[in-house]
Amino acid sequence: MTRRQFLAASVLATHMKNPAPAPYGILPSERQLRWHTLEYYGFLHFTTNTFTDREWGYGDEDPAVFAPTDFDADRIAAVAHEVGLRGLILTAKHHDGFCLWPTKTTTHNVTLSPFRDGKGDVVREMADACRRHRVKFGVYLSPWDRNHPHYGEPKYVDVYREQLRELLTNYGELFEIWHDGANGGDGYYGGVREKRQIDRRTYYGWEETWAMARELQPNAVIFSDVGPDIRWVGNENGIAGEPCWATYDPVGEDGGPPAPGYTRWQEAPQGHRNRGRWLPAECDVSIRPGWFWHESENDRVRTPENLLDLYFRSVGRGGSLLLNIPPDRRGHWHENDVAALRGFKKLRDSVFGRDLARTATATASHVRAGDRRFDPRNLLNGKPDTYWTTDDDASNPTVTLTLKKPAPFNVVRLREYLPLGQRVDTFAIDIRENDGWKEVAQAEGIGSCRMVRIPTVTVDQVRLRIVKAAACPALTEFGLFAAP
Ligand code: FUL
Repeated sequence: MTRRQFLAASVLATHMKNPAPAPYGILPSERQLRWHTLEYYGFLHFTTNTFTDREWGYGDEDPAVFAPTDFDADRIAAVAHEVGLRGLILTAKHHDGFCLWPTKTTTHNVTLSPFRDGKGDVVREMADACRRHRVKFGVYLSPWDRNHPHYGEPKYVDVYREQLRELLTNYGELFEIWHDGANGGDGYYGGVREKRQIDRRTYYGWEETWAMARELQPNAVIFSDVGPDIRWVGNENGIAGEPCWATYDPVGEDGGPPAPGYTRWQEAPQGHRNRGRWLPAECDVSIRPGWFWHESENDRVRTPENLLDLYFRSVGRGGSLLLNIPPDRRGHWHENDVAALRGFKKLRDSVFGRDLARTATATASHVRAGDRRFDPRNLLNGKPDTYWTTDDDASNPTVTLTLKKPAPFNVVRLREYLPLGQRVDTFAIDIRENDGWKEVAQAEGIGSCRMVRIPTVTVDQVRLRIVKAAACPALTEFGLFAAP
């Protein structure tokens, strides 16, 4: 036996002797695990509304109004990359029905606009630019279509699926497919101008549509009020529940089967502990009051400080932050929005660029089988696939971080090892003061990312105490930061 073979054999032997904990409860898919690492990405609301100064186009807009003077997808994607947005989701079609790509399904599309003399394709330019700048790309395709003459008939559902098929086939790999739940009723509908109601539970035949999406884009997550991969958080303020469980069991408004646009959405911010499916929350919000660009809102762009607060309340509760930054009439981001994005990036870097725990030592009350593989040092190494865990029967285990010298901090960041499920129900943070431990926070749920803000303290010891857990904890990170 060579030395290498000997080492491999002994590693295997301890792995067999000291097996990892069994997974607990409802588990994420590979696709969801990948999505959990993104955390922060952008929305691009852009269509005829940008030029008509509206939020919801009626569907009778002349395609000729879509006339960006300087559409520059590279400029948008470059800024996105620079400020740390991991992806961009474009409104390929909003409720007004105008398609930003040369679809074969309707003439109400970009080829009838002056953009690139009718030869343009906004989706293509955006998808390609994202690829060039290493930003992921996704699409929003509104089910409600206020332009289409057959909206409300079975025929339109085929049209919708065909539009999705075009988007999912011709633009490379997508990371997310976005279906909103809005269905307002009235519209142009090919000229009849009337109100059309559909049954949200049955009309769209979502199961069939999603089966097609899976086949065409197996790696993309599908978003809607009910998943199947990620859920709407239940508000458009960018704020997750406290706590926000990754698991959720959506029901319809009447308590029966749910559908996009037909849920008890009030339950979405928190989700349900130990119930339903792994369906983590995406928190969508606009950097301005509206989703589309309006000249009158140029001075109402969120500040970097406000964005950081939203980040704590979305990403810091295990959700993602989907921040909408609408291109203006030129076809790129307004200077004020870019300044806010850059300011937010700077602020994030100043907080998260320095993790005080990295140079600390970690000791635990319990380590599974005393095995180094499960050592609390795994909490400090920045590696998402190593974790600290305990024996199955450990009660109220703790991890203590000791800093080289007292330092000020006010943010604690924890992460669970998600392949083993969401295990911790309640935890507390204690600080060492005058030879005694003092509790400074208690919270529910950890999941993919949990940030707890506390009043600034300057100490050299801080402790995580598991108060209640459904199974022994398995954590990959315990970080300490100082926010302004
Ligand atoms: C909603 C739409 O009605 C809004 O216009 C916007 O697109 C938002 C993100 O989703 O359902």
